[in-house]
Amino acid sequence: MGIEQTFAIIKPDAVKRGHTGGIIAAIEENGFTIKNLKKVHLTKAQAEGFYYVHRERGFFGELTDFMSSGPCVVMILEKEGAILAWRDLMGPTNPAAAEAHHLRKRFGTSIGENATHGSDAPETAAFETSYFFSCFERIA
Ligand code: FUP
Repeated sequence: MGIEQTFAIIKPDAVKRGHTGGIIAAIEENGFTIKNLKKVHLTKAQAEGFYYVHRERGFFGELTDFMSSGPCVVMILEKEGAILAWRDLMGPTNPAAAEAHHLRKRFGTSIGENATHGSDAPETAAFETSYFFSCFERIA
């Protein structure tokens, strides 16, 4: 596996509770390079577009309300095998099922408010990165 980029979000719950710095520290301690980063406050429509694949799910309304409830931090992370490595660092979707070292255990509070997001495959990483960053911002 070679050097890869993935797309990550520090979600509104974690930003609101002052965990941006803690999460960024963990990212750097785990050998990721932050290729780019910015703070954005999504509208409801922008959150719906980002989570379009989940539009039929029962939690879609709650999820997109939450993701548009306050600012979040969006990032492009780079590392060998970054997509899996970032998901391994976040842990499972539900913080209750995560282990002590997982970011979602350390900083998340529920399955909905789970502190971080990470792309699950190269195709999703490409779509999600381009949702927030232009081609010039991707090579910064
Ligand atoms: P993940 O890939 O771990 O982020 O999880 P999913 O893509 O399955 O879900 C995306 C987001 O939807 C989760 F981060 C939180 C939310 N969600 C719920 O609120 N309830 C659920 O039962 C499943 C997901």
